[in-house]
Amino acid sequence: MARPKVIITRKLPEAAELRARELFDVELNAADTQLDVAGLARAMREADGLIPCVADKITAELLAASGRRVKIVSNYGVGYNNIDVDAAKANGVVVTNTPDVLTEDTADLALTLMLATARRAGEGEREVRSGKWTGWRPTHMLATRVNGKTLGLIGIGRIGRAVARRAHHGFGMRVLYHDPFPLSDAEAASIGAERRESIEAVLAESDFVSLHCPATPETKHLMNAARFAQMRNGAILINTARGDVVNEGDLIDALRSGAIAGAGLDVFEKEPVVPDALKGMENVVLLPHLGSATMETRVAMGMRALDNLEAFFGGRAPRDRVA
Ligand code: 8YV
Repeated sequence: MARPKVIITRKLPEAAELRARELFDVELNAADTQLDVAGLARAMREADGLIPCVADKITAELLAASGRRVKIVSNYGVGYNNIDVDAAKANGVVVTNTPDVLTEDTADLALTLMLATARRAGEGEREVRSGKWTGWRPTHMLATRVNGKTLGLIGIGRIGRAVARRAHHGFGMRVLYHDPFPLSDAEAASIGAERRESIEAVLAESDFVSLHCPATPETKHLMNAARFAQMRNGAILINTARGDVVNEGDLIDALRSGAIAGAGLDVFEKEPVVPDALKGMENVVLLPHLGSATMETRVAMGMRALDNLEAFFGGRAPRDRVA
């Protein structure tokens, strides 16, 4: 029997591409260029399985197209807001994601942003590189302490819990969270996390607020002008989740007015576009969506996406099915 045809939209680390070649009749993207809508439409017509990435919008139009051959979309990423899951279900297309394997590295990056923003690391780096550093002095670039402060988590899934563990056990932080699905008492105690009934209650008490919810219609612009007004004046926002969760215009206003003190951002509303207003602010640390960007995790994400395809084409249930 012919091997299933699989198209992978972007270049993956070598180990994952090698395994993809072993398993499938695979089309790789050696040039590593972003596919446009026509390119995605062709992929949907010519492949049995697709591995897309965060920037590939798998729309209702693509999923409902009459010539579609793709039967499974194996997303390279845990977040799958790039895929119209309802349309996939309606059209009988299976969707999977890559949970677990990126939890620890994404949590590390959230802590990186928290520390970098609070301790003015971006600003300090820019000063050194520009040759403007004039030497040590007691009042130079004084920052905000992280240790012992209160961290509020919006969302306490796998990544939120990994952040809580680091913050509580590593930095002696008090950790608050809000999530529609509360932790068990034992789990909450093990990572030192206290639940609050509302997002507002978390915002009111937190020195740092870190977002760990998925991007859904319900969480779109969850952080808006009203919510920034509820944060403490000296507070810092961290976003390693999705740009859509934050109203970027309102964030810029909140930073400008001093409603909040800073932000550490790995994700943006219109990636790769980052508003010039944010680029011009010293109290903001900006990263190019690097949450899962370690070699270890990016290989593991590839293997997990391939595992899901292998199970599906082998007639078994893919372990990470989300639709
Ligand atoms: C990926 C991510 O870089 O997994 C996610 O949800 O945001 C990142 O880890 C991205 O999704 C790659 O497609």
